[in-house]
Amino acid sequence: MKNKEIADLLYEIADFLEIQKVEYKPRAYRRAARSVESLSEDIEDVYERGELQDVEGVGESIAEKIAEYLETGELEYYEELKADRPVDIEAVTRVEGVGPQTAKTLHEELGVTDLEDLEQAAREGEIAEVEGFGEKTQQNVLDHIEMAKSGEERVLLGRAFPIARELEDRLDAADEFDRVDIVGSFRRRRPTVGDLDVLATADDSEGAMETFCTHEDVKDVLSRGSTKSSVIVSGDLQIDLRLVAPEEYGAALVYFTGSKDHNIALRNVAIDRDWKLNEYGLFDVSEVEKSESGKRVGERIAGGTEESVYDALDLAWIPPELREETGEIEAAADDELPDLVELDDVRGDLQMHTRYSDGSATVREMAEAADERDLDYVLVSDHGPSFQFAGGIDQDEFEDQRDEIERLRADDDVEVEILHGIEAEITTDGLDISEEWCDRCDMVVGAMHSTPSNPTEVIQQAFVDHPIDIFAHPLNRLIHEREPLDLGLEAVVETAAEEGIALEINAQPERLDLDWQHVKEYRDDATYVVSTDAHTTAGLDFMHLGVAQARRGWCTADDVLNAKPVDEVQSFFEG
Ligand code: DGT
Ligand code: CA
Ligand code: CA
Ligand code: ZN
Repeated sequence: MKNKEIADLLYEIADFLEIQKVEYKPRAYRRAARSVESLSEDIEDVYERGELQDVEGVGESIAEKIAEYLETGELEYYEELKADRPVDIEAVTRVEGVGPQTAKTLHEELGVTDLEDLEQAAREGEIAEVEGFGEKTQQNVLDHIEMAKSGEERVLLGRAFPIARELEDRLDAADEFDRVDIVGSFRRRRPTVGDLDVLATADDSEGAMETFCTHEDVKDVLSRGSTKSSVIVSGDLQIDLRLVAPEEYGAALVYFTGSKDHNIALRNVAIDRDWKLNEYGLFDVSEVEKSESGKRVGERIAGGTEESVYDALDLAWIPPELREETGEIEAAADDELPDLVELDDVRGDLQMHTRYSDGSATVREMAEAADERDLDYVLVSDHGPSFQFAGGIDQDEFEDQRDEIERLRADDDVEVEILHGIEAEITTDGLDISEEWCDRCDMVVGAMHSTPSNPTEVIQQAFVDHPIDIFAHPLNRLIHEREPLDLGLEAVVETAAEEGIALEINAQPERLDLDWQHVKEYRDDATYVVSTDAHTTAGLDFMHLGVAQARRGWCTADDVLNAKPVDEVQSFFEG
């Protein structure tokens, strides 16, 4: 599966073109990149059917480039851009405040080609000396370089997902493999993963390892043994495979799902009973001599299934998303684990963009895609007027969009209920749309994409002064790229509750904002919505990522407003 590899390539091309101050094209490349990376289908399959141009945002010219890359493993156009400016543009621009133009200047003045160069230049005081920059730019680089570097080591959950799904399907289908599970942080649905840990059983371990290590997507084999191998696949993701015996599979599942802290706490529950828990099983070691060592000593109590391990410890089975040692073991002992929200509980999606602003699909295409996904309702919410660079809409365009929505509402082929709203910008002057315009909206999504010096007050004031219904991506973070807002979240949650405003759990892979820890902390006071903020029809499929973060925050279906029917959602906002 080369989706991520190709998306990364298209993003880089966009940055290079932006450096050259080419107009329009960078946006076209980013649009295509976004579309490719949110595809759940393998781009190679799309290519083989000759349907590349059916991918949203992929026109003839980009389709040709994708085809060339898939056929030859190289893209001449990209190689030329890169030869012209040999900078690791993706990494360097990941530093908050460093855009393509800054990267260009740093390259020309100081020869900066990657993060290492950038850090060194900042530490040696060279950046402050460059004309147009100064101490502030330099300090900014030093402040944010660590975050950018973390992007080298970890992959966004949403980007790892298609790769993981394909891998799991492929191994499942292979004769050599019996059971296959992806465990580790992926199974716990952490927002980022260091690698993919695969657990499997196989009669023919040699054959299984051969299949695993020689697949065409494998770029590098780091180690290969009879029970454990590690490879790097397309998209630069490390995959570890472990083969285990069927009777030890459950214990291995627990162990390799983690988290490490959860494992340690669980092991302590076992130790309290004079038992021993490890990746091979749960053993009674009360009769075992102290001198006797080994992994499988004592009498085996459990280990074939996960349930058997938890059950023997008098614990309810704990959903992987909760295994972070934040009270789940105590809750499992008291039989008080929450009945977590599921993807199927979600009935509507309350943030998405169309071609009216920076989305790639029409309103009709989004509605039809929502129908295909069995959603009952959607809120169309393009960016407001202050978001010029993302094609923010004015009120005339909003009214044109309303006409289009009215036609779709009258169309019997479209089943989903289409609500018409906007993603309005919260600024130090309030909202970027008038009260009269707000009145025209079924719901108003408010978001802040800037960083004022007093964000807490600005947001609270906007909540009080304007009819905002949903506060989108509250901390405005971008994982590996932009720090979360320095926000007095408790105060914001309180004002939101007073004003009847729901807080969004944004499902975009790089956002996942609110973060699951905050979701858990404010679950009693806040009302949450989980929204995809889709910019393509395939973007609607990110819903499961947001639901996973809600689950990590211990949410039940009752904690998620868009798990309710549309009339209840509307009466919440009217109330
Ligand atoms: P990652 O890969 O950084 O996103 O996070 P994980 O949680 O997938 O960690 P990883 O891949 O190093 O190991 C997979 C699981 O194996 C981990 O969640 C728990 C278990 N594990 C690894 N090392 C240890 C350890 O030293 N002690 C215990 N108790 N468990 C460990
Ligand atoms: Ca892992
Ligand atoms: Ca690992
Ligand atoms: Zn937004």
